[in-house]
Amino acid sequence: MLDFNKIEKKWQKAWEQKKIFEVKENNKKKKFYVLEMFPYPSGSGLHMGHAFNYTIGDVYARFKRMNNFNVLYPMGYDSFGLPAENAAIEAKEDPKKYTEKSINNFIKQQKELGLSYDWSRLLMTHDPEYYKWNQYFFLKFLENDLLYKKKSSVNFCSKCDTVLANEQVHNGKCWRHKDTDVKIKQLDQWFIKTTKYADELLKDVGKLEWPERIKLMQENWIGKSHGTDIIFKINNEDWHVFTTRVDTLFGVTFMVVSSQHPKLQDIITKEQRKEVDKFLKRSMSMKEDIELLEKEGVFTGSYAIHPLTNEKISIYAGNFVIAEYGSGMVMAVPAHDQRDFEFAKKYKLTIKLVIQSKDKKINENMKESFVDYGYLINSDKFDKLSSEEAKEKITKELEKNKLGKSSINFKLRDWLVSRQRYWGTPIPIVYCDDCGIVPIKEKDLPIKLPEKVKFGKGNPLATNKSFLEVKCPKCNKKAKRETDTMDTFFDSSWYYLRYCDNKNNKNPFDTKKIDYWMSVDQYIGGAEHACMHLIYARFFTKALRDLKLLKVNEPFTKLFNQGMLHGEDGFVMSKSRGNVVLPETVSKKYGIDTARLFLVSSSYPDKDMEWSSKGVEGSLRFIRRVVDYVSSVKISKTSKKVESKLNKTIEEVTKNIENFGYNFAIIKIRELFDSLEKEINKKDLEKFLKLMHPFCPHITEELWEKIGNKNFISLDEWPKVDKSKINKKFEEAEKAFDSLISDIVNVMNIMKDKNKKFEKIYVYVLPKETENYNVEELTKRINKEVIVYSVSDKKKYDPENKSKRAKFNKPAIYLE
Ligand code: ANZ
Ligand code: ZN
Ligand code: ZN
Repeated sequence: MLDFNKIEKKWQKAWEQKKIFEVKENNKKKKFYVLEMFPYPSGSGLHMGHAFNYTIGDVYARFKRMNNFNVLYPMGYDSFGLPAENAAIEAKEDPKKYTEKSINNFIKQQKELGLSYDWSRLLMTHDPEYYKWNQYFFLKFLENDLLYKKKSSVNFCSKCDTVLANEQVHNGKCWRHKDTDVKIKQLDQWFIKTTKYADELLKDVGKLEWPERIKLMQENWIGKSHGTDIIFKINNEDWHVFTTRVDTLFGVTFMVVSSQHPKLQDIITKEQRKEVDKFLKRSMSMKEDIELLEKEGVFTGSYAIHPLTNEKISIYAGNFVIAEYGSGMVMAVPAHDQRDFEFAKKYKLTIKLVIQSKDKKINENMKESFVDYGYLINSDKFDKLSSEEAKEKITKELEKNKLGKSSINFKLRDWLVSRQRYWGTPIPIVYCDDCGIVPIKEKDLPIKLPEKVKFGKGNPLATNKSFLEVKCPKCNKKAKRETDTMDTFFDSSWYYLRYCDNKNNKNPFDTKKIDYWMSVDQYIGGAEHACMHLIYARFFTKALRDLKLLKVNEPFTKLFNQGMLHGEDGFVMSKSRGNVVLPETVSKKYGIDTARLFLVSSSYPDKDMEWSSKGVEGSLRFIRRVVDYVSSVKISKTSKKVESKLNKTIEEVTKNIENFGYNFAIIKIRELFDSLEKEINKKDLEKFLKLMHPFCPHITEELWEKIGNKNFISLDEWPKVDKSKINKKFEEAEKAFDSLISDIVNVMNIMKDKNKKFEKIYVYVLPKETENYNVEELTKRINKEVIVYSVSDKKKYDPENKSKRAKFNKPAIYLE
């Protein structure tokens, strides 16, 4: 009997002791950087769904390593963040202790999966040796005009007791507390100027070898719009408005300013104050779901002056205008914009048609807005122009009068990085009554998180005296520390760089090492990170490039999104659903190689798939058969037929693994295995084991050793294809064999349908083809007695003279 667990332990120990997966820069070898998105180390540990992700990466890393690449394949932990803080509070434990316990458990579990990480490069973001460099980058960004502080209305979850990013607000609720409404609060916040790179971030999307879907999401997220910036005078002050449809300028019948606009208060008149306040209290302006909201608003009492007609236009405060987009105010053209249309209908405001359709006549009793291009009407001297021409001409006219200019807008907003929480990187800033905002000196980093804090309401740093009270780095007088910590997306924006040089204590990393390893050649992770993490990481790489810390333009050349593993109940495997399968349980029963083989066998790994005990047992049988075969096969010569099949399989498996078609690779390996014979040459047997190695690393190491090898198969070379050995004739014969089987099955079914009994199956083949039809193999595949005759055999049993129907590669069949 096979003792899988003993074998696994033996090889895991051997790999670790010999440090075979540790790598160094080596200019003689081509590098390959494989990276999985590092996990947040949750207290509940890994389940099979996680094992699936890591197996996908490990197969790739092992494959590339055997193909002579110098493979960097590291692992670390995204260990700061709200979940750990909350879990620790709940468990009445210190977040650090709690997190480190979780990490140790993760490491143990990942090692048991046989993942070939270079563990010497391990990093954890809550380690001061790591977050020191977050603080360092924060200061660099501040020095280089990439960071600023601004009062801004923020999303606030009362349960999290912290500010949320826009992306963390779903349907007006907290992303974690799905039952909690997000409130708006005004706070002084730190922002990173991601918008400075908007153009480049957009342009370079085109160069990425990423799934099209993700690239599209990035483009939409960055959202570049060409339009016109128009000045409307309000109380003799300039107010800017961004529009993509300046051709509709004569159709403006009211203005809408965002209910969160910082200058809204300035234009609310005495008479309207009460009404507006009532509305503001009620309106929960949620930035993410503006499309779904019922459009609501209230008259502010003020008017704007139309730049071309000088008409007075009433200004409303509304819930569907985004404070941070454009200028936070829109010129409303209800006839040609659906949001404005709905608003106008609700409040019975004028709808003025200024664009007429070229195809069918539109009139002012329209049921919905007419949003297409057409030609202008009711637009003074611009009448009859097409929308395209009018955009140009009206913009020119505005430019002439210094009342507007063409302009470009991005949806991408600056990145709010302040968090009012404990478990994150302290922001390295001091507030001094005399000197104002003072950055900490670089030599004084890291600013460590105090340990043993009191959790209650709000941020424990804000009430921790020994942390809070400092001397001003400039004037040495009493001052106060910043108590906000950084968004944990800051941590995950550059961890792939730190892996390249994780022990450096003088710099975040050595530029030469980065130059060797970067970019990440293959990044693997969930599609849920299509926007935030991937945009921030791309921004960081570009910003650090401009600070001369590295040379690449993009962090991740290729990206692969894995599918989700579902439990046997059909739902995504998760602890909260209670359908998780634990690697330990599976490993005990079947061995971890069996689990790995199953995970990547059943479908293309970017598809969702279901865990199945039956499927796992199929993989187990296969591995057992391989083990039996290796221990009983006679090492001598390989037949030409098997040689041909082997080389063909090497070609196909190589191509498939390269493209993540692991499931196809495994089908090919199994087919090859089925065609192996009782004798084989040692080198060829080794090639077969190597093909299996990335999927089943432990068992193949064991068998590799059993057949007399002293080195690790993990470090051996991937088999090369010998094309001269691939013989078309064998392939055709194999195809013919398969189609004979399906022919026989068809005939058997017909017989069964007609209720005819039969005992034996007679097959008649052309004399030259007899060796293509192995009786044993046929009998095994059909599960009935099969007799094969050459058509030239004088003594054959052939009562109905079927044998004369036999053709080239198409034997005749008779059942009796
Ligand atoms: C007048 C107009 C007339 C508009 C028309 C559209 C159609 P993109 O950039 O493509 O998303 N807009 C401008 N600032 C806004 C804000 N802060 N919140 C919500 N909407 C805002 O669309 C730009 C268009 O979105 C602008 O063009 C403006 O409405 C609106 F027939 O101006 B338009
Ligand atoms: Zn919350
Ligand atoms: Zn000072």
